[in-house]
Amino acid sequence: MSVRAARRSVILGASSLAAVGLFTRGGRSAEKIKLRLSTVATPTDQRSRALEEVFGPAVSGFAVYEPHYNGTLFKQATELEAIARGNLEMAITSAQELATFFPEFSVFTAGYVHRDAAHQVRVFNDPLMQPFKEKAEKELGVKLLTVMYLGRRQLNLRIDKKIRTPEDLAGVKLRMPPTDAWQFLGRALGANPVPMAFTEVYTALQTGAIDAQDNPLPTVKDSKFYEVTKQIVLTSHLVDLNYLAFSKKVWDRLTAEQQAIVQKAADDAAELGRRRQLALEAELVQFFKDKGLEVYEPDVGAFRARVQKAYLESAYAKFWPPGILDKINAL
Ligand code: KDO
Repeated sequence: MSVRAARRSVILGASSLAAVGLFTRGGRSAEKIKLRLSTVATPTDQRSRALEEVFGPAVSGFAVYEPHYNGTLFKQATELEAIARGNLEMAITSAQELATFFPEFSVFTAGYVHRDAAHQVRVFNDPLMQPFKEKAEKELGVKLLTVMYLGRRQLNLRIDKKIRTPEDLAGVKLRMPPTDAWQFLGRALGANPVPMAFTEVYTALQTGAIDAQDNPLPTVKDSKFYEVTKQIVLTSHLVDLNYLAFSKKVWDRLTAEQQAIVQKAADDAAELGRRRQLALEAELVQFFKDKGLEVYEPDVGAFRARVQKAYLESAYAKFWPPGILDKINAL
C-alpha cells in the first residue's frame, strides 16, 4: 500500500473512531445497544434478508442487530407482549396481532382493502395512521417504525378439489395464523379456519392435519409449501403487510441522530424487501406450474363480495374510526 493510501486509511480509521465517539456520552465507549429481533419468518425471507443487509450495517455504529428466526426466541403472536415487558427490542408484527390489543387495527386486516404495495405505504404514512401509532406507543410501548410488504395472500391446498367460489371452501380445513382476526378472515373466505403457528404449517400439510394454508407466493416458495401441496388458487384475498415493531423504551434512549439513522434504516430495508418480494410475485406462478401445481384464478368477484360483506357486518367494523375506509380508498 502506498504511503498516501496508508495515511488515508489511518485518517479514515481515526474519523470513523471519532464518529463512533459521537454516539457515546462524553466520548467514553458506551456499550452498544443490543437490538434483538424476533420473527417466525425464515432467514431467507425477503424481509429478513433486507433487514440483515441494510438495517444491521446502518445502525452498527451504536447498536448490534441480532435477528432470531423461525420463532426460536418468541412464539408467533407473543412478540408484542415481549416488547411491552422489556424482554425484546424488535419484531415483525402484524395488524392482526395489534388488533388483539386494539380492535381498531382490524381495519388494516380486512380482506380486499389494501390495493397493492404502494397503497400500503401511502396508508402507513398518511395522517390517518397517527392515532393508531400513538396508541401502540402509549399503551404497549411499541413504536411502528415502517410498513413491510408481505404480498398478496393466495389459497394453497394439498387437496385437489376445484375452488371457484367461497362455497367450494365449505368444510375445507384452512390453517390461519393463531389470532382472532386471522380466524375471522378464514371464515369470511368460506372455509373452516384452523389456528396454527407458521412454523407448524409444513408438517401439517405433509401429514394432512390441514387441507390448506394461505400465504403470498414468495412464502409458498421460501417455506417450500409447494412440496406438500397440489394447487394455488389466486384469490389475492389480502394484500398483506407487516410492521417493523421497535421498543419505545429503547427508542427514547437514542439520541436524535441515532433515531434518524434507525428510522431511515428501517424504511430502506422495507423498501428493498418490498422490491424483491414484488419481483418474486411476478415470476412465481410459472415456477409453481413447472413444479406440477395447478395455479388458477377463481371467481375473485365472488370472494371479494363475500369477504367485504363479512367485514362490514362484523363486530370489528364497529371499532373502525368513522370514515376511515373512505380515507383509505381515497389514497
Ligand atoms: C402466517 O403465519 O401465515 C404469516 O404470514 C402471518 C404474517 O403476519 C407473518 O407473521 C408471517 O406469517 C411471518 O412473518 C412468516 O412469513
